Amino acid sequence: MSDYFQNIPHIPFEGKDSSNPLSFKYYDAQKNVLGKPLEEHLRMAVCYWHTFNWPGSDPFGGQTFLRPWMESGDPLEQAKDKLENAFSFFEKLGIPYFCFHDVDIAPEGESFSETEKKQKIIIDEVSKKLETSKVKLLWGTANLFSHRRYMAGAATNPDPDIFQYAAAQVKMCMDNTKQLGGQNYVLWGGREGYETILNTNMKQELDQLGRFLSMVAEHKHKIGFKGNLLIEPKPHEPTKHQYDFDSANVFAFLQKFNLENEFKLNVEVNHAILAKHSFEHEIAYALSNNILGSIDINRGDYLVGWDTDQFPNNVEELVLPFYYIFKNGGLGNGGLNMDAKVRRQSIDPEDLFFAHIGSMDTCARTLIAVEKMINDGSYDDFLQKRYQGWDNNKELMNSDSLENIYQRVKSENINPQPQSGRQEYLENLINSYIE
Ligand code: XUL
Ligand code: CO
Repeated sequence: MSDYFQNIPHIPFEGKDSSNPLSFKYYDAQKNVLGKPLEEHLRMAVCYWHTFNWPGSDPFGGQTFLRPWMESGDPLEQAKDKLENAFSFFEKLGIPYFCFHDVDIAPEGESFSETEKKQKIIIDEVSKKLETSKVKLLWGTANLFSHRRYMAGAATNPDPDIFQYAAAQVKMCMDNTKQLGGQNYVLWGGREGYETILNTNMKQELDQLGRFLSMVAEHKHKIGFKGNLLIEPKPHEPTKHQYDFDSANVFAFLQKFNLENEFKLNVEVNHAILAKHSFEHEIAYALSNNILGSIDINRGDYLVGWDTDQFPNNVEELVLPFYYIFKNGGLGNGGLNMDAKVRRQSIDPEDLFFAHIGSMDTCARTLIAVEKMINDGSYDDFLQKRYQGWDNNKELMNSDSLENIYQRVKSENINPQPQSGRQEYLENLINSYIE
């Protein structure tokens, strides 16, 4: 077995004045914030795919990362080597959770049954690792988009055999996620969408997707999986028109198929931006409809229009979304999965640590600012006052009619005066909480 991270020590918390790049400046796991240890609020996870599988390729060039488990060799042995190194990484970082796709952890076989055998071997290895480690599984998911069989989608494929293959794969991955004590099961739409309407029967495809998700919910209950089922919206990439465009679109889709109580959302920061929303918009929408499940925390690049999956490093941008989340009781079963990858020139083992340390520090620093914001209460007061008129006008939301209102506006001579929205005051207020 290789020991890829042998030169990296366990990452300590040293505080913001430390100059040690392999230390946390803000992420003090046991620090009490808003009544409990910081790590229990943030529930941060390393994602297997970007951190251990991503080879550093781009459309113009291939692999730049030379990880030992990526060299040629027996694929199952390589998967075991990767697993050993992944757990060494988790432990040195002190991360409480990880997430994976089925194909990230074990190689695919020539047939479904062969793939299942390989999955079983590695899942049993992961099970053993989890017994002796503090790390837990935040969620599992099936990759229904990389293999060429899925080029025209999985659940929305014109070929029913591909729908069946995908259904079998999800069943297997849900069972494995349950075996590993996973706290959620995620479905990101992958290639559920289309390139051109020329070759697409949209109604047929949407009905297939609804049917597929209904069977996923049914299977969850059948096996007694206690975690949440989560759908991850994304507006485009890989397809031009992804069916799970954004939180509002997914919620409407779920309601059409009577599934709104079966699924919640896994909201990803840069997917929100690609949908031309802010992250806080997606969070506020999900919370308003009681469907926030978990977060894929990352960032994009404002100068390019694709999913760059960078590690978060901007506290200002996270304060408001974190405020909504933690003011509303926190992440529950969900967590902050770092769905992010290092840049292709960041080829050393240290780079993986720098990336995760920076991101965990950014989230910790944001939560500390949010604690100040909640305890201070000025922002809350502002919002409460802005809407307090509704407390004295309850009938408007219940029993009134246009006719009544019309008569009242005339008889009471209602003549409202505009009030400042105070945007700049609020922007300054939010900034004042960041240390
Ligand atoms: C793709 C994406 C995925 C999902 C899991 O943009 O975010 O990594 O999180 O399939
Ligand atoms: Co994601």
